[in-house]
Amino acid sequence: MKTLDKEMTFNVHICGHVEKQIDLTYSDFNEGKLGKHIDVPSVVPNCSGTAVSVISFLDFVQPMQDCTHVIFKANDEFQATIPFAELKDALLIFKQDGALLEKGFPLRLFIPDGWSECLNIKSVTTIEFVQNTYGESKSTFGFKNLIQLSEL
Ligand SMILES: Nc1nc2c(c(=O)[nH]1)N[C@H]1C(S)=C(S)[C@@H](COP(=O)(O)O)O[C@H]1N2
Ligand SMILES: [Mo]
Repeated sequence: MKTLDKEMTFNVHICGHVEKQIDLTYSDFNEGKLGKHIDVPSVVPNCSGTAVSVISFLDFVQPMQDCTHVIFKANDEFQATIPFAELKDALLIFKQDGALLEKGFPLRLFIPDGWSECLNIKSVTTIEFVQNTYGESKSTFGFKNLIQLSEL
């Protein structure tokens, strides 16, 4: 796919308990709207890419008061449910070598020093803000196994 065509398919849906329920485009990330650019190797040697911090992303989308966890959902149905406390150093990588991601397009969550590598969700297409009702405090991840009635 040509770069511009691929860029047109960049879409990250923001939903749930959050003020700004919107679809974010590549330029939203690239033009600084979601916070300043962080050169990933300057934070984590041996890792590459350009990111915005989850903290600055949260500043922009404004989760509601009652919200406790963020669900990062990928286009292959892999997902992670993560409490805010685990996201304080997290990054959203949107660019590598000055171009769209080859692996993990459109967006990759990266948690430096996270308790599991598996939390580094590739190909994030939806970020949902939720109030956790199970009293769970630690993050969980895996392939989505709950089938909603509406999806049958
Ligand atoms: N979308 C998606 N993201 C994912 C996964 C996956 O299956 N799908 N696997 C996770 C797991 S279990 C690991 S260990 C890392 C592997 O990252 P890598 O492919 O860059 O080595 O990606 C994580 N992110
Ligand atoms: Mo993993």
